[in-house]
Amino acid sequence: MNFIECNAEGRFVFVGDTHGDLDASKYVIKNYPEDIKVFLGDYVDKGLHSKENLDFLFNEREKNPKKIYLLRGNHEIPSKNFSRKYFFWSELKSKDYKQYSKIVEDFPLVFSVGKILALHSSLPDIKNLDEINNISSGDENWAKILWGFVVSSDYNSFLNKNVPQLNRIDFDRIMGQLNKNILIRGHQVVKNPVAFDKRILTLFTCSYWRDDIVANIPRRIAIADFDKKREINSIDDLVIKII
Ligand SMILES: [Mn+2]
Repeated sequence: MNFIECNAEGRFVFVGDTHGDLDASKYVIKNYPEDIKVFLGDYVDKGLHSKENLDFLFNEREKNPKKIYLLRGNHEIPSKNFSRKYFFWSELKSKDYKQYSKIVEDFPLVFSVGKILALHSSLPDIKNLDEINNISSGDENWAKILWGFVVSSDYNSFLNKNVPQLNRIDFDRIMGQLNKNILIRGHQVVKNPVAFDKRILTLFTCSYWRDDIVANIPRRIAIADFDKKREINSIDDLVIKII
């Protein structure tokens, strides 16, 4: 199943890209045992503990499948072609490569609770949430979810022109069609995580970016507490924490 939807009750913790930052993942699992945790993909590469991070999260999810959701990111696309940015897969032995490929291919693409949509990168162009389960590997909407960039003057960010771009007009149109108010996503490193009039939140929960730019990026998570706020319609209704 590409699409997961939960009832809007209790607390939800959203975690951005962890990219081999095992400490970040451990922190979240340890400190939010009762809450539903949604990881937005990109568990490997960049950081020092890719395999350990993926193993840890996968094992925790096996123990607690109703409390932990692992979405798929663009780094969970197996490839044997070595590149400096995507070394995890190319360094795996072939037996492990097969095993890990099977694991990540089952990761869902989109999570929803209340008026929140959460995914790795950008919105698919769909009219109905049911369409998410028809998205298949390699198609246009798959690429948008895993690779798309949000184009916003709020984001002072490196912009990759070779990937799908999400502008404000399409964002409003698609979110309107889906009857959702806010999008929580990862993928981009931005100075200010909030964009589009407090309707998009970009989370990066990893201290690593690129080995030539070892930035001390603040690791952000976001908490939606439906017991305290029945309606979550804006980023202001979330609690953003730096861990
Ligand atoms: Mn990514």
